[in-house]
Amino acid sequence: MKIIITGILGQDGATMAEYLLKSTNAKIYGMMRRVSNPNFINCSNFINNERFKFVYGDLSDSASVDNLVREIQPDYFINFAANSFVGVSWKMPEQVMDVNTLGVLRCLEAIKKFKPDCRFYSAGSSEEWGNVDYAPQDIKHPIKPRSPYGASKAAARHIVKVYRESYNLYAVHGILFNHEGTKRGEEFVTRKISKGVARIYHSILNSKNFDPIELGNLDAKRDWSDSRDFVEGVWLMLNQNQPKDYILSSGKTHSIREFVEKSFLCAGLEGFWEGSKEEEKYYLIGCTHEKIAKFEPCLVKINKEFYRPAEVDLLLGDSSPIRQELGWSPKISFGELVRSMVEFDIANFS
Ligand code: F7E
Repeated sequence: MKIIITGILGQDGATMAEYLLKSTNAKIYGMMRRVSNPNFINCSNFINNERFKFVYGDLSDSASVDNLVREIQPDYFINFAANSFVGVSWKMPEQVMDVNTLGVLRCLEAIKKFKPDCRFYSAGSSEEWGNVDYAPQDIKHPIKPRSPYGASKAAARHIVKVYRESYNLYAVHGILFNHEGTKRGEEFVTRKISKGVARIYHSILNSKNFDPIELGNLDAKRDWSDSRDFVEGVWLMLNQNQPKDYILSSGKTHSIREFVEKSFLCAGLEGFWEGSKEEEKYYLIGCTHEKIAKFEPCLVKINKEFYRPAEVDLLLGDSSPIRQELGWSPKISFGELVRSMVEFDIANFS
C-alpha cells in the first residue's frame, strides 16, 4: 500500500504519518515544498523509518502533483498541505485560494488522470461555517465563511463533491474543528499560550522578570481536540464502503480565556483578570517569589494587532454521525490536551 501525505512537515501531516507507520504496513511518501531551511522537528520520530520517504512537490504547481501521482501510483492521497493560518489569510488571499482551493483541484485532476482508484482526503475546516446560525454545527449548516481561509476551504469542499459525483472518485472532505498538540505551530493561539506559559514559568523559577503573553480576542470559543484523535477519524473516513463527508469535533467548546486560565493552572500559576476590552490584563496571584511579587506580575495582556478583520465567535461541532456510523470518538479530553502541551513546553523550554 502506498500513501502520499502532503503537508508532511506540519502538525497534521506528521501526526498522520506517525499513525499510519504504526497501524499499517504502508509506504508513506511525505510531500514537501522546497524551502531554504526546512524544519523537520515534527518528523523526528519517523524520519529514518525505511517505509518513509520525502518527495518534493508543491500544490501550486500542477506538474509536480501530476508527476507524483503518475510515478508513485498511490492507493491513498491525504492532503494536509494548506496555508492554514486564518489570521494571515487576509494578508495573502490569492495565495490562500491558490493553495487551499486550486491545490485541491490539482490533486483531484492528477488522481483522475493517473490513478482514478486512489482514495483522496481533503482537509475541510469548521471555518467554512463562519458566522454560525446555530450550535452545535452539523454537516448541513450553511456555509458562511468569515475569512479568505474559510472561503478557500468552502470552495474546496464544493470541488471535491463535484469530482466525486462527476468522475466517481473516492474523494472525501472531512470537516475538522480545531485540533492541537505539541506539533502545533506557534502562530496558533493554543501553542502561543502553552509556549508563553513555559517561558513565564521558567522566568519565575529563576526569579527573573518577564513579559506578558500578548493576545487578541479572548472571548472567541473553539471546539478543541487533540490532533492524534483526528488522524484516526480521517483514516476511517478514507476506508468506508462509499465516500461520505463527516465532521470531527469534541462536541465541547471553550473560550481563549479558559485556555489561558487552564494553561497557567497546569504550570501551578493562578491568575485574575482586571480591566476591560483592550485594557484587560491577567495578573499572577499568590506568588511567593519575593523578586517577582515586587513588580506587578502581568501574565497576559491584549494587543490589538491580533484582532481579526472579522471573527468567528463560536464553534461547536456535532460529530455524532461519525461516532454512530464509523465508531470514532476522541480519547483525549480538553484538560488532557492543555496539560500535555504545557508540560511538553515546560520540559523542552530552552
Ligand atoms: O485562533 C483567537 C483568534 O489561530 C483561534 C486553524 O487550524 O482551526 C484553526 O483556526 C482563536 C481565534 O485558530 C490570538 O481570534 C486570540 O478566534 O488558533 P487560531 P483558528 O483561527 O480557529 C481551524 C479549524 C482551521 O481550519 C485553521 O486552519 O483565537 N486569538 N488571540 C488568537 N489567535 C491567534 N492565532 N493568536 C492570538 O494572539
